[in-house]
Amino acid sequence: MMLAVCLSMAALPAGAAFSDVKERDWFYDSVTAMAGAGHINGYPDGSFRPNEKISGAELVSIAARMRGLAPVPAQNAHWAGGLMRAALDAGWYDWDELPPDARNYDEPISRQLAVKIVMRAFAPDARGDYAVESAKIADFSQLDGRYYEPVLAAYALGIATGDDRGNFEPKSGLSRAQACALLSRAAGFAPAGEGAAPPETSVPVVPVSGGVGENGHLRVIGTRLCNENGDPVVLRGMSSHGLQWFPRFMTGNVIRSTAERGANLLRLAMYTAEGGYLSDPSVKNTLYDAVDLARALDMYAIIDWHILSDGDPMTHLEEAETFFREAAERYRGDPAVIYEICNEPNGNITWSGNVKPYAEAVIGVIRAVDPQAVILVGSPTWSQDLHEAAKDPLAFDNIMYTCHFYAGTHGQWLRDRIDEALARGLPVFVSEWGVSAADGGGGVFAAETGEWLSFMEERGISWANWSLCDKNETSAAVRPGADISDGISDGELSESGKIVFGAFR
Ligand code: DCB
Repeated sequence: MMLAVCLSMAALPAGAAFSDVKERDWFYDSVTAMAGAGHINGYPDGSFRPNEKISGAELVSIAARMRGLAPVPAQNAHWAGGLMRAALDAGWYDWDELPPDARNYDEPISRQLAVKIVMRAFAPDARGDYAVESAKIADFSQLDGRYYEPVLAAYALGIATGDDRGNFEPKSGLSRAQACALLSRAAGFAPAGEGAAPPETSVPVVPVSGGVGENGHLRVIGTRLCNENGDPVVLRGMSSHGLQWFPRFMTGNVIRSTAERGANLLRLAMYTAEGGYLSDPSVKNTLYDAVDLARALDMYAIIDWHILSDGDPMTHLEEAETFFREAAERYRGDPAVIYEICNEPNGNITWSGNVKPYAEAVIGVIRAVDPQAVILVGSPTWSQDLHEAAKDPLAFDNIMYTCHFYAGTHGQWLRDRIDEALARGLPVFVSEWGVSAADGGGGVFAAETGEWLSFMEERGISWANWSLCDKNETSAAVRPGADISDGISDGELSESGKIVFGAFR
């Protein structure tokens, strides 16, 4: 509240003095210039508090207003939510650097991130010579790799300078006085004659997507998932772990915990083997109850036939047909339900010889009951062989092809494969991914996750994260042993859960 009041106060008339900003202070010129232009304000008691640390929200909103960036709707009640989202969309920062949560927005921003944001906002094309500029920074080794480029460029232009010992102190906070100096120096480099830095036009804008009430029946148009009106939608949410092992996470309170943070999707992983449906068909009741809860919370729900150790989907074709006929009859015409007919085919099988004939049979069964349903189809090698499907695609509409990745195992080559598939007209849905390695452990691979999340966001690809459980493994979103009876609090989120729950919107 206090911050909002301070930022919205009337601009200081040029020439007026703050009680704690004196002419002899090194920051006198930049503070009075910034305040005089109305970019930053003092406090009601007449002070400026030059040494107070500036928050991420304050720095971004000041830079955004200086550049004329228009706020965009954000499903976020923070006072700076709209400008934060606009800055994110403009590529000034990445989702994982300032996750959309008031606590992150209000934290003091690090100097390295502040410099990156300021450089992206005012001088996005500037570059610094590595050898020349890094030699100016005594504590260069303290810098995180992703900030080398903007910091070197900022030194090259004289926008950033070190302290009297030559240190940049990348991870310390930025004071309000330092922020004024940084911003007023950078302002001189802004492209002339234009207000806002234009948003990147090569990146399709991802509309904020809501739930079933807002979007209704889904359909696939080209490579995009669209709502009832034909507008693109993006679904994001959690996948359950094996329903035979973690039914206690399928409560209204737990599912609501994901919806409250912006999830509009829940995936229900019904293992077929490993003690799942084939040996204990009653697990389908856990699935149906969870679908009904998600539905009641206005979320889309994926019914996932979770083949894994039984890697050839053909092995249990008949059981799959029986199950999907029953599920389709139960949810006939319900816009919330999406069918995923084979989680991860694997082993000595091919797309054209095993998965495609299986898909043709099961899609036929579902469509005979519910002609409109969107259906997700996997591919060999744990749903990574999109290139095989692209050579011999299914002749049905409203089909999407799943691609599954684990950030610690799968990198650029799989993203390239997705791009090739999209270019060939294949709609792609990431119905399972993890911040861990492919076995659910290792990591957290935070930087790799960031790359994947940006990639999916730029393409409007929908996703579900593995997994909503508290198993003692990296990919679990909840800390082992957390009391989830009343839902999932922030403190009960694992490292993975914090990243993922912060990325739903
Ligand atoms: C997928 C499966 C999913 C599996 C995760 C993580 O498998 F769809 O069921 O989940 O990715 O491996 C793990 C759980 C563990 C559990 C194990 C067996 O996290 O708690 O013990 O299932 O039920 C993948 C995905 C990719 C690859 C390999 C597997 N890959 N895999 O690329 O090599 O072997 O399970």
